Amino acid sequence: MERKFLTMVVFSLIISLFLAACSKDGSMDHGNMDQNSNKKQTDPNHDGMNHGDMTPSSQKDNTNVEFSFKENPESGKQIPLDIKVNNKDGKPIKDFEVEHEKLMHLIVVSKDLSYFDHIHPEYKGNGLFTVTPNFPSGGEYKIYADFTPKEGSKTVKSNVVTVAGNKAKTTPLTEDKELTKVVDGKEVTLKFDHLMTGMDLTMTFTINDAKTKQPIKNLQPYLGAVGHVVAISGDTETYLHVHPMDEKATGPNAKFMTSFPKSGLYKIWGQFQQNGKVFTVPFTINVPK
Ligand SMILES: [Cu+2]
Repeated sequence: MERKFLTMVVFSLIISLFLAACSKDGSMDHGNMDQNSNKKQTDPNHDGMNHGDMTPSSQKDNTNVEFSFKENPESGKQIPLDIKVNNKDGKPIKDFEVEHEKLMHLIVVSKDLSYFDHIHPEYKGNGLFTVTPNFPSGGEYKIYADFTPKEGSKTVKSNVVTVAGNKAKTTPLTEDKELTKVVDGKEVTLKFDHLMTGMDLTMTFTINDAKTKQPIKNLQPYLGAVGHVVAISGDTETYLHVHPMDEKATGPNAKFMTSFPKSGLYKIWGQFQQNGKVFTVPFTINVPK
C-alpha cells in the first residue's frame, strides 16, 4: 500500500517537472513562432504564436489582444488603431514591463516585406494602447505587437490588415547575393558566425562610412541599446525580435544573437542611430536546414 502511494508521488513529481520544463521552453524570449495566423485571420484575438514545441500556447499565454481601427484603414489616411490587451477572462491587463524604453513595440510590414515600420503605441491605461500606423499603399499588411505583461512573459501578437487604396507592385522576396548595403551614407555589412536552422547564432553588423570607408564608432543608443533587429520569415509566420549581445557597443560592430526556427527566406531589419538619426538596413537571407 505504502509503496503504491510512493510510486504515485514520484510519478506526479515527474509529470510536474515535465510540465515545468515545457513552460520554461515556451517562454524563450528570442523567438516567437507565429504559425496559425492564416488559419485564424478573421479572428481579431488570434494568437498565432506558438511559443514552444510541446505545450499549447494557451497554457502559459494568458493574453488576448484585440486590434481595431477606428475606421477601415486606407492608404494615405490617418486612421487610429486601438490595441486592447486583455487576459483570457476578458479582463484588461494593466501593467506592462518597460522593454527597450517602451511598453509596446509595433512592427508594421507589407505582406511582401518590402515595407517596414517600427512604431510605439501610446499607453492609455486599462490595457489600451493606441497608435496611428502609416500605410503607404493599399493591400495586405501584417502588424506585430510586442510587449511583456508584468505578470507574464514576452508576448507577440499579430494581425493581418487589409488596407484600401491603390496597391503597390508586389516585390517577391529574393535572397541578397551580397550582405553589404549602403543606407544614408553608411555602408553596412552583415555576417553570421554560422547560418543554420534551430541553432543559436551570432549576427554581426559592421558599419562604416560609405565614402571614407572608415569605421563608424559613434553609434548612439537607440531605445537603450546599440541597435534593434527584427527578422520575419518570407511567409510572415515567424517573427523574431533579436537582442544585442553588448547593448553598450557604439560601433563599428553590433552583435546580436538569435536562432531561426525554420529554414527558408527571412528579411532582417537592423536599426541603428548616429547623430540623432535612426537608419534602417534591410537584408534578405536564406537560412539553410
Ligand atoms: Cu520598438
